[in-house]
Amino acid sequence: MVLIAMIGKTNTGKSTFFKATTLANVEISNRVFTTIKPNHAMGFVKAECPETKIGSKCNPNHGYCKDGIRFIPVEMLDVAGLVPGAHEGKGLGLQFLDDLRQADAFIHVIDISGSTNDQGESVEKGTYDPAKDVEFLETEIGEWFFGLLKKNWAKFSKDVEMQKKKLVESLTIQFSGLKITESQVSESIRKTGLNAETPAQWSEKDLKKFSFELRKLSKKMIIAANKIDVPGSEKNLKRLKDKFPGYIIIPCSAESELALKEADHHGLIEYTPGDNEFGIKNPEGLNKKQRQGLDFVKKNVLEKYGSTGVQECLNAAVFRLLKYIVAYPVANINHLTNKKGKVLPDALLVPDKITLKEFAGKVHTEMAEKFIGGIDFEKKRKIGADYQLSNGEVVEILFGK
Ligand SMILES: Nc1nc2c(ncn2[C@@H]2O[C@H](COP(=O)(O)OP(=O)(O)O)[C@@H](O)[C@H]2O)c(=O)[nH]1
Ligand SMILES: [Mg+2]
Repeated sequence: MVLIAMIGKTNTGKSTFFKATTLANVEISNRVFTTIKPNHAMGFVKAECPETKIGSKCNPNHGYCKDGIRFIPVEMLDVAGLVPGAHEGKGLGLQFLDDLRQADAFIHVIDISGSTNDQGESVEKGTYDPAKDVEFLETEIGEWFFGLLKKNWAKFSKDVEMQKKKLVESLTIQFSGLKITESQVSESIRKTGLNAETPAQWSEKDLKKFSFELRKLSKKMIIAANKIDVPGSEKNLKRLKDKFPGYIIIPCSAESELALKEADHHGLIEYTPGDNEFGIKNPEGLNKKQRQGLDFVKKNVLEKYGSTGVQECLNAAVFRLLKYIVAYPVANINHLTNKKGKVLPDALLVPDKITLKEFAGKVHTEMAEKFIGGIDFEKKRKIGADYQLSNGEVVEILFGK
């Protein structure tokens, strides 16, 4: 499963964001280091379900489907706050960073209202510049990668040179715990202009440049500009977007999303995550404070920004940052069912440009081994091993007995 980690300093709203996306029971408070143990739970990305193209209702094995909108599971990780100097072990930094090794992507949650200082303490809103957080975090996680690579570099690089091993291959294996790919390693070498034949000659500065580059490519990051509901945050958002044009920056209000999800959960409102509106189901069940809270969210978040931004962050991380697509394997292309007649049971998140044969391997190793071909849904024509799947596509995979 795709693993998305929420990172950032303390008090920016990571646990609130995490709870809103997973509705898991984590402690939420205004204290430093509230989240001590790393928390894993299931969140969901949102996609149009192909059930809308046929007459029957889908029956997901994982996740759920609401009115033709499919919610596909991803794994979420909530890490305790990182402080400047985390890579040197400050604030239990190294332990927290360790939890991030297996992540596919990061959502960097920042407090866009500027009311949390660099130590994660509450301050008067607008007095702290959230742009500093983007810089500090880039440095921290870059230094973290550098520290990991530096540790055995002398021995490792000599080994590669003496045994005439391929650097790209060896590095990918040596640091497989960081979930890096050969193409990310070779791209980092290319970008830094270093010589892959002589890694033992790389200076410390070279290795650092390389580590930072590799981090950028292997742990991509979007920015969740959280607490956008706080009046005055808008100008901070604009400034941040101007300053970091290369980033995907999404305004969001984790607290609003959590409030809407909980109200929906209690049957007070009808709300689909990511929507720009909600309907009141039980007006009598709402007290004055709840009503005011919902009104606030409607006026200051939904109507202003089009959503609470939380669902958008997850979707952006998976579909825009990682460039994944969702594809649906079935055993019967006419009814979109599996062998047991279950409609569209599986929705798989896979890299874009995936070929039919590679996709078969994701469904089942045996399917790839005995692969024959496939049938597409739109045209009901035969497709071959090299056929590239597109987003939202349903395919039947044909394989031998
Ligand atoms: N106004 C506002 N406050 C928020 C939002 N999200 C979280 N908070 C508050 O920020 C504080 C820290 O939240 P928490 O999720 O524990 O932060 P963490 O330390 O990053 O995990 C709490 O008081 C939350 O209620 C938001 O979207 N808007
Ligand atoms: Mg927390």
